[in-house]
Amino acid sequence: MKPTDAIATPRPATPSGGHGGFADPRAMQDRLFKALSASFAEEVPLYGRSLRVNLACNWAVCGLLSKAYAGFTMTEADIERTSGERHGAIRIGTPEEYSWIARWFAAFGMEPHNFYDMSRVGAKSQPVVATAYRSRHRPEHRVFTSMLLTEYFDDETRARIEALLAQRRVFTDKAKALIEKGERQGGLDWEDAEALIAEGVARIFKWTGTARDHALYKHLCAAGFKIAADIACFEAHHLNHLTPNTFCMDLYTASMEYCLNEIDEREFRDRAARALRQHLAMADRDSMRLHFKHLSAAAVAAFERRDPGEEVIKATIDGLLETFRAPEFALHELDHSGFKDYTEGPDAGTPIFLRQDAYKALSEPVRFRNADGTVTETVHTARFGEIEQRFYAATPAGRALYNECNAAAEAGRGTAIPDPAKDHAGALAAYAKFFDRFPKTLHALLRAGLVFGEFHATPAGIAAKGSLPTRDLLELVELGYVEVEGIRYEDFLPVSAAGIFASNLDQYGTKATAANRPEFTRERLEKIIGRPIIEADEEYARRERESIERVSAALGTPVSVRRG
Ligand code: OOG
Ligand code: NI
Repeated sequence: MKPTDAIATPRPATPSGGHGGFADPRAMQDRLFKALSASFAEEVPLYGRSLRVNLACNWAVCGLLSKAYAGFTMTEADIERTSGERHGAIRIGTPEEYSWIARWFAAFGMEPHNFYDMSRVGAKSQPVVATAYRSRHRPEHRVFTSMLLTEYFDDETRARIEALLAQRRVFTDKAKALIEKGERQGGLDWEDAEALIAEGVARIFKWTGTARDHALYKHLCAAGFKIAADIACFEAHHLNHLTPNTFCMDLYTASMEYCLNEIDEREFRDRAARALRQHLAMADRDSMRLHFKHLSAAAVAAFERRDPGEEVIKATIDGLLETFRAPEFALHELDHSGFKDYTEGPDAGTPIFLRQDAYKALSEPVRFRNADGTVTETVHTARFGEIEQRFYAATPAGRALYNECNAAAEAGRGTAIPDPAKDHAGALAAYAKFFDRFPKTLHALLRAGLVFGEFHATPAGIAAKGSLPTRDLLELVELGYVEVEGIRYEDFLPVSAAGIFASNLDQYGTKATAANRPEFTRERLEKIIGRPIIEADEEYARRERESIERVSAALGTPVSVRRG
């Protein structure tokens, strides 16, 4: 096992061909996120180290899976690619800034997906609305982009926030000119693309450690609006976090807590063993395809399944502990605020949507310049270190069931669910019970209409055209006439996002102080963005529907999933 150099400075982009001699927006994205990650790692050493922890965990998981599936291997390039997947989060102050941000992302081929009204998620509400920018296809890079709702506040506070925001210029003339040029030409050459990326990394998303109006900052924090302080008082849309993808959430969280000295070796061994056993139990062929997109269905089908046994699990954990002995894994020596108390999202046995966790926000030095010319040196806590693992995209029925289960589970914290700091295994088991109503395999989830899949007719199916024994798609899958792949969820969850906001702000929810708070609609945000927001669930549904139409055409008869 050799961790690759994830925090090395990015290489210059190879000017890969794009449309009409312009830089390919996809390659621009890769370049941008690599550069953002490198600069974030420089600013926040804990982030760079957490990438190493994740890489070590991902290698360990792949090593174990290669024992469970004879023939399965991951090359360094494969790991590098999957580890390059990231989402960021930024928070914008004004509609004008928001509209520039939308145009900036458009230059990278990133489109707005879903409308998240974070001011209406119950007790964890925050005064922001958001959308997430990503590509429709191959959406490895996403940015959850919120906008502050100043109308959430009483008149006086609102006027102070808006006056302060009106003074800042996050987008330089150069950045605006590049965006406009790209829009005019329908793309940018590599020189301009590099310049636009540099504007993002060195300015628009940069953490400067400088802020303005400490009095307003204190007022907002004291009133419980730390998020508004984080947005209004700073000079740029500093990246709040950059979230890589992990193959095994529970292994990663145990590893981070171990490297932060929050749990001892015995507890780490316990938790890691449980995480790996669970991972093996979940790792059927559908899940292999979900996590390892570069594998074809035929390749996965050809692997021979074996039970690696407890010895291999133990050896995997020994190997990780050995790796963690290197000085770079002494995370406890760095500034940190500990790890979040529990993972957001479904339990590890319910493969839908996404699971997220994080180390908590760091206290970072900030220098405030006040209107009267004075300077205040203080600290601000906002930037933190999230991690995520993605699963199947749920249908509206799946989402409704998830929301029900999740609300019950949230309510059970502290009562039916023990404190994970005292009884980790008990807490995970009790949490999982709340998601019992979900089947646990792709096949059963599809049968129940809870997740989306994409179907393809196989050569055997096409050969059997005219003499098919059934029209039920899942039976046809069993017979080898059709192949199915679960669609991966590429978006965010409002309740998890609220939990993430809450934990990194150390503030669980806020209430509006405005006398009359108008509702901030999706249409208003679309006006600011200047285009419709894509409804991701409709896209997943369309992919499923079109795949079924293609299978029906190929097999010469209408097929569908029988609900049962
Ligand atoms: C965004 C929180 C949402 C997620 O992963 O759900 C988010 C923020 O903290 O600004 O990033
Ligand atoms: Ni996030």
